[in-house]
Amino acid sequence: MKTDEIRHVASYDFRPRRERFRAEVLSGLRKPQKELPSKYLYDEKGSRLFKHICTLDEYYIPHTEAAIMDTCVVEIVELLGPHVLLVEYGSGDCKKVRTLLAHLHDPVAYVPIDISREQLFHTAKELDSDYPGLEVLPVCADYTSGFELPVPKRPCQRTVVYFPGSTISNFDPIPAKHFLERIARVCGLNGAMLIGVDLKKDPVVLHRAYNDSQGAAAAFKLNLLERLNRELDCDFKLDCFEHYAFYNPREGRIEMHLVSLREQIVRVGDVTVPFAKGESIWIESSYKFNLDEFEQMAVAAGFKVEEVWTDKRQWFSIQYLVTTEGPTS
Ligand code: AVI
Repeated sequence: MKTDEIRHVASYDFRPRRERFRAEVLSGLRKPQKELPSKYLYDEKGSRLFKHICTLDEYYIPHTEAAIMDTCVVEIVELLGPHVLLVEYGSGDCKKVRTLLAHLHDPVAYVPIDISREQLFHTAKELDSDYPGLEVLPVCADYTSGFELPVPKRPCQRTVVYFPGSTISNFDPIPAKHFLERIARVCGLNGAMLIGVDLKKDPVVLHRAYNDSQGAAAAFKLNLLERLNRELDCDFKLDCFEHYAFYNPREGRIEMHLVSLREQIVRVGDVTVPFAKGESIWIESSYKFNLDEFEQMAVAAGFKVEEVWTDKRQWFSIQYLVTTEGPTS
């Protein structure tokens, strides 16, 4: 019965289609500073590579966040309360949510949202059998665009959006604020958000995290070119590009690029894109916040920061936000 339900909700599939993928890629490669949307890093292999990054000591985010969660989860679920509809944006392998699910008081349903379809439905099935009383309603979508939330069978006390891992770091400031505004509307009156937010720290630590000794971060980025070759009929030569990530203190962000090692022309379907030697494609940014900076953005988006938990080194924070004005449309 429950497996049928999972199969049924597979119809909540709002994945971006190939035409849109192609249009976004071409528009990025035509800009003076070439760029590619980082959401396309997460195909099946990309998701696997990112999972590997998350196991590295140098990449401090997952283990620091998990340690905070382990220490504070009892306090957190008290604040969230019983019978919540838990919605996770960018659920990945649904590993992080397990600590919450194990402690939440009778959640009415869990809605994992992810762009990576295979992983989403596979892990949703696992959760379904591991938490027999829980309604699991997976949604395959690019959560930066519009999509419908499924309606759970039981009524909920409140909607809580879970957004761990500091994925908010990968949005530029204005889109980040708009994204939080949209989440505030999804949460509605009496809604809440539990969000992981990475904090400013020694640039040497940041440099190591985004230039790991195994080359995992580089492989993760180069996989995007491999994906473009396969899915959009491109001819990127992977050994003609090199990963380059650095901290920009003025902007408070890590910038991740792929640099062309020589002058070259790359085919994107029936279009050609010239590269100068040393020219880069900006693949991703990862913003680091002060607590005050993040609070300002959250407040502007319609949230109040009610509680913040950090590790001893103050490298990372988990923040409990509540909506202040409910849905605005
Ligand atoms: C998903 N996100 C929070 C990661 C980050 O740290 O910005 C993405 C990442 N890219 C390379 N390493 C990690």
